[in-house]
Amino acid sequence: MRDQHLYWLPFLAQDVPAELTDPIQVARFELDLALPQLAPELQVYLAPDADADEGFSILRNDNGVTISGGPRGILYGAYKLLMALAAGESLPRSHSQQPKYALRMINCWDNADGDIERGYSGRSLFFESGRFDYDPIRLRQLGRLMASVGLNVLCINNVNVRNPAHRLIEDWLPELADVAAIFRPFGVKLMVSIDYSQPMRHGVTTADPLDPQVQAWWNRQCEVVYQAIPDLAGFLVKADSEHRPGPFTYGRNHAEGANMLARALKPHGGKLIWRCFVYNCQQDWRDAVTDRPMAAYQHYVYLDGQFDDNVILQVKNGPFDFQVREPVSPTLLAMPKTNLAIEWQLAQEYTGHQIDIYAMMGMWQEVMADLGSNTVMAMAAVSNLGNDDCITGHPFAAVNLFGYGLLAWNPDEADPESIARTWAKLTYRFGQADEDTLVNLLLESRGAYEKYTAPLGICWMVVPHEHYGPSPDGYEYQAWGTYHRANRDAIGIDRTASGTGYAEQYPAALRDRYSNLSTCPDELKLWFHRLRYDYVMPDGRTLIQRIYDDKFEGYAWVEEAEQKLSSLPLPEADRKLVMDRIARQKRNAREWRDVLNTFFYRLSGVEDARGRKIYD
Ligand code: GCV
Repeated sequence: MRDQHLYWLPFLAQDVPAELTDPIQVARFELDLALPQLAPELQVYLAPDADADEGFSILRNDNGVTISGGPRGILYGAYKLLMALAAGESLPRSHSQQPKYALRMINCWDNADGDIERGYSGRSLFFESGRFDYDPIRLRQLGRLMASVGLNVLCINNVNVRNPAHRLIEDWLPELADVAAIFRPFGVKLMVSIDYSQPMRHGVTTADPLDPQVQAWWNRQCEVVYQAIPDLAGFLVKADSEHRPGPFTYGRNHAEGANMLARALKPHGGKLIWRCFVYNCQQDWRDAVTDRPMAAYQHYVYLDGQFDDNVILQVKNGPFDFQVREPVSPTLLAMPKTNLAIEWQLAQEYTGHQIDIYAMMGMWQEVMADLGSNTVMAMAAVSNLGNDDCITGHPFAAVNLFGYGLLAWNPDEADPESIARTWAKLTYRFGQADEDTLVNLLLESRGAYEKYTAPLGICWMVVPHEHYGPSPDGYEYQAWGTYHRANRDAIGIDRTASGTGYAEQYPAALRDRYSNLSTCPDELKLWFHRLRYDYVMPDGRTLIQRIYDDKFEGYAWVEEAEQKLSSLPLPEADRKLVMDRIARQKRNAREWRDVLNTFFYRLSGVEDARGRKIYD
């Protein structure tokens, strides 16, 4: 199906001929397609450099422009040039780029039945009814979208490997190889999620990583897999997490578990991406000592230096689980002898289901600033893609895919404003005033969402499982370790040294910043501290008043946003989706405002100082 929606280059939704087999051919094709409209006089020469890989140079002289680099570098350079032309940027005479991260991954949580775990853009682009089922035109579109922002690895199945997805590397290799071939010309390598207990489906009686039969099974399996797909990027693994099998069953630690798989992949150049989302999901809510966000650090940091060199530990950006506001995960700061990948979630699981507008750039910027120099060497993001007519569901959710590509290429050049502006300019080509309106809405959207949902970093007030809409006590008496512990006087958990001690997992500067109430950012105050409702915030308001104000202001922002969007000259296909979604966002924000204000009013008995309507 041909996508009618606009993406950041006008031609990205169109098909690319299936005959193109390598990135240089794709680069030539894209240039020939776009230059007649963007710069009809410009001559662009491609100069492949056998020693180069993903970096590229763009040199301009009186005869035209020369892009040099390895095949993928040339493709990235071609997109860079076309975007600069489309955005009306002036071209420097000489320009070189090198990606900061070697692996720039998208993780799809697609199930073989076609459903997508936490997917908000329709069904899978790869699977339906327990088998491969895809439109090659759509996959080429995806390859092109990814390459245009430098993304180079695509993991196509859910980390929760559900039957029969384990067959991907067993019975479905020919189909997998066909899909790998579709993405290859765009410089995108496939990756697959595997099930740790996979050998046990094949007569091996255990999945113990130290058992020689298990190692032998994986060695053999990797030989077969790499014969079919020699450039497979590797395996992604969720082990001992939320009921998934893993090495703990056999009394082995995660270095022992990961290294076994890494050794099977090693002769083929494959990487083992091992997720660190490991915590006790069967906690008793009465247990106030166990503090879930401390878990990853406790499971992994003592193993620093014990992982093989082709293992990459993939750590979520925050220590909980992609909540609206989280501090950087301390695990990312504590493993100097280990390869680390940071995992973001483009899918808006807790951030509005791609119904509510939520541009993620501000979050990336904050986390990256706290990371400083460290051993993070790769980036991953949970996909926000699906087979909806608009591949990201909400047309504005494309800014997160676009921006993530730029971030993973080089975070130092990916500031929120420039991402939002470039994306808006390239996608819609509005006049200046409308462009400003859209850019401002995007930049404000995260703060607004945060205002009408769970307050000041408290997390988890969402409807259980679904994770859209308010349910303040929805997770309070459950086993997931997700408690706010609000009573009539106070709310939150003390995570400083006097409480659970979580803050002690940070290097001194961050520990002190978060532990000290006066330096802890307001938006994280309830993440780190238990506060009385009459606690006076730095701006003089009480905590309860700040909560009430935020709910009213967050909702008011959505009302205004609806007005502003209705006057934007959006193309018809996008307008319908955008206006439908903002109406739903308004209903959602109203529920959040009223449910949370009522919840806090009933607990505290404190009236709103401004006398606004709070339901009792
Ligand atoms: C793929 C959260 C989500 C799950 C997801 C899990 C993970 O718990 O709600 O759907 O499972 O994170 O990241 O593994």
